[in-house]
Amino acid sequence: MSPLPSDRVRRAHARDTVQALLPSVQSRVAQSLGELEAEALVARIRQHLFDMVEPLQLLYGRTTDVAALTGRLLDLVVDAALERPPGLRRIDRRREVDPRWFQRSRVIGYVCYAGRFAGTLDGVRHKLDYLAELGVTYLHVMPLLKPREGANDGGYAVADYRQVDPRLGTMADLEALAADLHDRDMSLCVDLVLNHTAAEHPWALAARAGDPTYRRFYRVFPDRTAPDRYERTMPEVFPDTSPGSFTHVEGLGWVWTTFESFQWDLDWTNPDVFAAMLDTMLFVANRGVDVLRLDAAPFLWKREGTDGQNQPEVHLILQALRALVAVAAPGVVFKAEAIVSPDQLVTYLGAHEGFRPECDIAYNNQLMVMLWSSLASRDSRLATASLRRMREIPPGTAWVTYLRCHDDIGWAVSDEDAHRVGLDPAAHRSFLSDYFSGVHPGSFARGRVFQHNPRTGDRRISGTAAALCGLDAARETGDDEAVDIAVRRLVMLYSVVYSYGGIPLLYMGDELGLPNDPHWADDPEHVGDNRWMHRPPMDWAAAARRHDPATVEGRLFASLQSLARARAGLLALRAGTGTTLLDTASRHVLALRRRHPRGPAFVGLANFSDGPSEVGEDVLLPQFTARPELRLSSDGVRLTGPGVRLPAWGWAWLADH
Ligand code: OTU
Repeated sequence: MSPLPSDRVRRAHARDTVQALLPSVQSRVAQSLGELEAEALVARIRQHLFDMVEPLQLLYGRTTDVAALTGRLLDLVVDAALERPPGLRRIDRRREVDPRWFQRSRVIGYVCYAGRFAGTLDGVRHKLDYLAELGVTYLHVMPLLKPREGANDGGYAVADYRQVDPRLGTMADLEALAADLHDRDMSLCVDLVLNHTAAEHPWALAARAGDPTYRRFYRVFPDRTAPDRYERTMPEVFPDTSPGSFTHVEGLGWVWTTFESFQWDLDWTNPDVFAAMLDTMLFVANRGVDVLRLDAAPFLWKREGTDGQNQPEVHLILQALRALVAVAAPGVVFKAEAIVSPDQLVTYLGAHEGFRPECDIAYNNQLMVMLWSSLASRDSRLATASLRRMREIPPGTAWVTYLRCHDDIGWAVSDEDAHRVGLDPAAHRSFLSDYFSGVHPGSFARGRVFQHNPRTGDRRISGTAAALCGLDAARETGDDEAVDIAVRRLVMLYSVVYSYGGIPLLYMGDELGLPNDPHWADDPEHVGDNRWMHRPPMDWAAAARRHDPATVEGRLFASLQSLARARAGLLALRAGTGTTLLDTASRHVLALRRRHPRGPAFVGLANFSDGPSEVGEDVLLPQFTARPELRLSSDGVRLTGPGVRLPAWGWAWLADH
């Protein structure tokens, strides 16, 4: 992986080759877009040239002429730049002026399935007022490109990247949705599955039909020898439904299938795959998508003797893609979906030796896991220890903070962090699975175990946020007090999600406390995948109660609205600066501080206890220049001089006066 002297020579040659092409690129672009655009494009190529050529050389230099490859990739990029609609080029220009637009505290995300939320993409366009009520400015519509027929892993088995799932609409509908969002200064995030295609994608069909070019798009082995060797160290993502990482395909051999057997892993060691996926990304970006969610990013490169994730080459691929896409679509943001250990996670944002822009935003799964861990154990010390240990991310990037998503929760508790606070890591992970599946005595949660792996003891968890907070159980028994407590827990958790720093994501239905979907298994394609429990259809009858403060929906909706409003007014909650975890005398209270050079200091407190907790002035006073004031809080919070008393599951946002 470290560059050879010949790498350096070839890289320099590739750069010289590209430099020599620039005058002709410039005149070609000038002809259709004018001199100014042409100059800007060439300036972007120059700016990103090193960041594309170096990774390409390291990835493909041993087998490919990188000068020719770079030229070929730049052709795709320039074509895409020429095809980029004028409206999107205008947005690009704004974002080149304000490249940190996604860090603003007004940015709040919402995640939904188009079909489950509003029937179709056109239906979603008619629900934008609803989202605006919640302060949403960023919409992640779950997989919407044309999937294979039958089971499709929630749309993550794509049969055609250039068509929308016909059940949801057309490409024109997607473009119309993007345009509507842009008119409201909202942005659109769409999934791009880079690691695998459906077994029915034309590339896979061609491979099956014996076309050698497409056969090389996938990783196919004649017998079990290599698969057996790889599987010795590879984790099983879906041990229940799709054990192992390979699938036997008649007439072809053993195909690498990390996820379901109908999801064929692409072979990124092949530069043709790189070119094809780059072209796909540019196509999707030109439809008006602002944020590309790069699904399963850690898995792109395989190496024997490893867990097949987070290989150095994965980062090189992302860096090269980042540099190339930035030339054609500078306003587009990459979001890493890397649900990995905290040490690995930060590297997707470029936080590693040899920093080079990579992804702009990434899911903070560590925060998510720690919120649930603190909730079950009524103890925030593990959260404080592990979040504190995370390496700081580059100032131009941001976390995506969230409580629930469409996937299960995997207990990413590192052994080191657990030991640090005196916990046995395996026992704690097991406790969390017991707790959230409701089998732990006294548990309020109504989740289910997802993909129990008896070999490792691993048990992940499904269930809606409300169900995991105790709302489903409380409603079953009609216990009003328990309902009230469950609502308090849910809002308290979201108060952290909205203040931790980064883009908070609201998962569809959490604003109404939607329960687990009791009918999740009715669809034969969903049987065996209980993640569908927490992907319920939107309950618009419940949504109609959102303005009634006497209802659960009314309380939750109003709370999330006020979190959004307060957040937008707090400069300290803008991303781009670090979050400091504070020590308090109470093991129940999670306390975080954020600062912005131009705004008042901020402290967020969350009480993970069934009883009241106090935070003293010794903790609070040093964080502020003047006396802190309460900006927003749950009911029942009392300022005790400069200290604060939080009721059970209470929370508070304090800022300099
Ligand atoms: C992602 O998740 C998606 O979010 C899932 O819904 C898909 O099933 C899957 O990819 C396949 O496309 O393992 O349990 O580190 O953890 O990509 C979910 C990333 C997953 C993986 C993640 C994956």
